[in-house]
Amino acid sequence: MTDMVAYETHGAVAVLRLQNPPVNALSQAVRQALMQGMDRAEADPGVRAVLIVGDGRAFIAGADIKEFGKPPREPHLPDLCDRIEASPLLVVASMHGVSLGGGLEVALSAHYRIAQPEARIGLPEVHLGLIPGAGGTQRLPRLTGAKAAVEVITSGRHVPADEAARLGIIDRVEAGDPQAVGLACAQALLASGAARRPVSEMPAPAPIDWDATYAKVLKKGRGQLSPAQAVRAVQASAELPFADGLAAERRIFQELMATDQRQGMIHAFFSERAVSNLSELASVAPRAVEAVGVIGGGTMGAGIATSALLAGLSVVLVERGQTAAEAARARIAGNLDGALNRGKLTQERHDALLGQALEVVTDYAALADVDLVIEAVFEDMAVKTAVFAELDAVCKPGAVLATNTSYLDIGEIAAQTSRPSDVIGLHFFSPAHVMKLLEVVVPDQTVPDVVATGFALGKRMGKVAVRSGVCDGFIGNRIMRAYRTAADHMVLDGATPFEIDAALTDFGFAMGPFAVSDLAGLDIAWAMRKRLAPTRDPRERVGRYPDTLCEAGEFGRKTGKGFYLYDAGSVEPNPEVMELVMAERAERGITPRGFSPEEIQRRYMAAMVNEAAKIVGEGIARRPLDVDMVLLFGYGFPRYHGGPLKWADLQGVDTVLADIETYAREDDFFWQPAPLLRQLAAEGRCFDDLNKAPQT
Ligand code: 3H9
Repeated sequence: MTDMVAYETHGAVAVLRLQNPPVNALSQAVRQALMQGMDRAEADPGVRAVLIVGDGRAFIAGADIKEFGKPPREPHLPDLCDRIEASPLLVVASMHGVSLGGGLEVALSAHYRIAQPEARIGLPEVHLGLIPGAGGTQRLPRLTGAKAAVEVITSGRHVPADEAARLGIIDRVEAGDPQAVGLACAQALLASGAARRPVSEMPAPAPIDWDATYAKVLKKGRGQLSPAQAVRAVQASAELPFADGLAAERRIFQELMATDQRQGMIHAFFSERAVSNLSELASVAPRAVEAVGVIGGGTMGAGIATSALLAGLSVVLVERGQTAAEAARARIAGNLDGALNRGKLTQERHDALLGQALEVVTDYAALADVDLVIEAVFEDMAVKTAVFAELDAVCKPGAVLATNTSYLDIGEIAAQTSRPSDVIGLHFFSPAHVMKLLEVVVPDQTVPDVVATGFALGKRMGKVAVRSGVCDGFIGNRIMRAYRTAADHMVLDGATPFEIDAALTDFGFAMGPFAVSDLAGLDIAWAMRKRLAPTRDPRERVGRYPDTLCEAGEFGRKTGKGFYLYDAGSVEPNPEVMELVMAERAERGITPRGFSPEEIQRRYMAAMVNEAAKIVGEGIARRPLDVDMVLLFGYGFPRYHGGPLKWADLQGVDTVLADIETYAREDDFFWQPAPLLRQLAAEGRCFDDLNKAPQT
């Protein structure tokens, strides 16, 4: 027995207490220690029951994810669960914190389950590209019925204890020390002569319409395999004897373990946690932030203010005049109403946030005491520098001055102040109170504790904060420009925007790039094209047909017409688009050719990977995983591909490079391979090797 599981007896009850911080993951050592604990309890003459309980903040958060992809080592988790359930002793699990995945599967193998009121349980394996693999798909439906089991497993959601009790997953909810509560429960069961109660011996669930459920889940997953496969595993619980159902679950689990999707999802899991962990900030304390200023109360400013309020910060929002100030307050109120309606906020808190925590003013002087200011005004250097001059004059020494610009040179903005080392970019994504991504954009002169403050604020707001250097568009928008250009080129050369959108939603994106443009407003990209036009290299190919749409006042969804026609909920391709495209092709002397969905996907991804590799090579992003998280959390990149650079690794960097070299034969101006991509291919390395390298 190792110290992973402590063993002690209390009368006739043996307590097996897991102690594998931080979340009692079921590593090989823990599995082995639990096996030994069961052996010891059964050999202990006075023992008639076993209590399984977790030390620290959770019962068990599941299998040890770090072991996935490595050769499995005995004892295997399914065998441990079967061993626990088959014990002649009465087994009780007392759950607190989270019981997830294999953790819940261990509890389902116990004969009785008791939980703390704040406990949460779940089978989140689908979020790792897997299904529960230690009996969860067979035991859960025997407790809840098939419909509820399918919902819990395919959503992977955390189920609160009271709901879990209603569903029949746990027997009792009781507050107290988990060990003391569990012991009392085990002793009471023994005293009442309660029998062992293996879930595997309970009747199989009644069938549901499996094919319809499978189809629905598959559609919802947009190409993600694991939730749909989970339906088939639950189906096995209804149709096969328990042992055969377990075998079916095992087979599906192992098939999924071998997929790229599993690798992509696990990359996303660890990267999401690693991305804000910067070694250079490890010993840097952030500045204290309790009061935040926001300049500008448009959609973005109001979203930022809402996010700050929801994070428990007080907010002073500055607008230019009384009418604009009232509109800003109304926008924030609307956002908070939404949070209230979604149950994220109580009425009392909603009223307190709007009443006491928010101040909307028209005078910069009100910013004298704020700890950090975020400017979200019109995207124009002259306007921004004027705002920063005002901030410099009124803000207290040590206040962090942040800009939400999406492409302007923050170094230049900072240089207008007397304190450039306190200036930083905090680039939110719209709607800012909903979108998880925050780019923390760091000009050269910014001091480390200001950077640390940006990350601390992101954490407090529940954002995924990613460090970016300064360049036009930073990480996300710069990459977006590249893949959008690839899409535009395909349209000029023969694809339709609608074929491109369809191919990319098939790839797993929530929306294709043209539908996204319509949603964002075609005028945004139009303004960008106009801004870049004077410095554009004449070799760059830029289609003119979107300008024609804009000149006709067709800006996408907001005008009801763009690449698509929007009418009373229906969305149809706008036929005028192809007329404009064909006219432009004829004018340019282009003979259009067909693009298969696969070619569309490969070109789009090649453009994305190539620009991402340039961004990592230039040091704008510190690590490939930083880019992956920007695309995942800000641009709708399908999580199950892990991010563009994880996708490139899974394809092989040499394969992606070969694609780019092929495309470069047609257009060697746009398709210039990133030096880093060439280097990795030549050295036989992949992007993930750079994630593992120590940061400099
Ligand atoms: C499974 O069980 C398969 C079985 O069905 C069948 C097998 C045959 N393993 O998120 P946090 C680490 S699949 C290893 O920052 P929080 C995490 O990386 C598993 N490590 O804290 C982090 O490390 P670091 C099904 C794990 O409070 C630290 O713990 N289970 C695991 O915000 C703290 O985590 C899941 O999918 C793990 N299982 O959230 C649960 N879990 O400090 C996945 C966590 O070095 N985990 N770590 O960065 C979670 O959802 C959250 O971590 C949890 C805590 C809610 C537990």
